[in-house]
Amino acid sequence: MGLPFHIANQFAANVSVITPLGNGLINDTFLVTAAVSPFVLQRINAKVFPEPKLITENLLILNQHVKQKEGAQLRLPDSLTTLTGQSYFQDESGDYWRAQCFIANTESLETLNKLDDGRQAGFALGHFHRLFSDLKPNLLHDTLPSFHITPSYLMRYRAIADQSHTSDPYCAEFIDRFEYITPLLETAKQLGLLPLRVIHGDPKLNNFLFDKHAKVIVSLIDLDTVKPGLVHYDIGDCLRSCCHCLATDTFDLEVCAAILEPYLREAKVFLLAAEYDYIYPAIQLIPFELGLRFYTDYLEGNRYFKVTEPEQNLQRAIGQFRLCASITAQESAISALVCSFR
Ligand code: ADP
Ligand code: GN1
Ligand code: MG
Repeated sequence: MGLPFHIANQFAANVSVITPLGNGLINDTFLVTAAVSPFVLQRINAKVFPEPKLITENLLILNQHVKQKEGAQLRLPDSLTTLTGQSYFQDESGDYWRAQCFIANTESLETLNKLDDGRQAGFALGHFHRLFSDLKPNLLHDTLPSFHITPSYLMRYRAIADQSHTSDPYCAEFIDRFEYITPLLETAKQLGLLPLRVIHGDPKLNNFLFDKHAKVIVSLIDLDTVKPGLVHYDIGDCLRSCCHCLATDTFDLEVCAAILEPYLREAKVFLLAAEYDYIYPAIQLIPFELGLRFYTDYLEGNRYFKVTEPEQNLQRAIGQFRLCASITAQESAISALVCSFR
């Protein structure tokens, strides 16, 4: 794909430079340099987000809420409109594009440099949940209704696997062995044990923006998946991304402690007793779920997650399942950590 100058020009005059940003698996992201100020331009993957305008509406609600809070230590990117005042632009092939302010002097990390980066992420996620703990979750649109509903991913996997001619023995056996954890969070939600809250949906490490100089987190970005959900999805996703030691596919307990302690310090003002009980199950479930999603996509021919080679989603799935196995082996230590921060 060429650089989208004709799209960037819909949002600003005198666009001079466009550079690809990040390495997301769903949308396409660009940094645009224009006469007034730089901005971030994104093509929303309409196969994943069928109603992209709901994303912009959610961002507006979040920004209004956070701006009237005293003492908020995070900012969210503001949406930009097109030169004709539209919240997004639809191109000739039907794709949706949106733009946001660029938060200057920041960087995102692919791996933690030090334990304090983990503490920062734990604080920022807890602070994000706390800032929105008094916003009614049903004011937000559900931009991706089946997102993080693990039993739906399992059903899809079973349907695809039944028709598929390929199978990976490690993945197939892992799924059979761990299938029993699939309904843990959804059942607790349906029983009313766990409340719906405003969640980020995708708080992996590179969605936290660190101030380049002060090394503190100043923003949480990639807010397409913000919706009513369980904070557990976010806790599991943040930990599976930050605590994953890639060389060995093991779960780093020290990093987990560095994240959970400040997270729970922020979250204790709103978290219910039952919500603590489901933290370990969530830490175990979310990598299992992501492995299931990657593996199903591999079996389906890589339609959802971008790949650079055909086996990449299989390798990603194996990495998540091995991480889940490492978490399972450390269950008592992880549960003890959660208890110690209660
Ligand atoms: P993706 O869906 O591709 O992950 P993101 O919204 O996370 O898209 O953006 C990709 C990267 O671009 C981020 O990891 C971050 O480094 C940078 N980025 C995105 N939005 C902003 C912003 N508003 N200000 C500064 N940097 C940003
Ligand atoms: C996708 O595009 P990206 O990397 O921000 C996915 C997440 C996965 C992640 C794995 C909407 O996010 O759920 O955890 O890949 N987002 C969506 O890298 O499916
Ligand atoms: Mg991102």
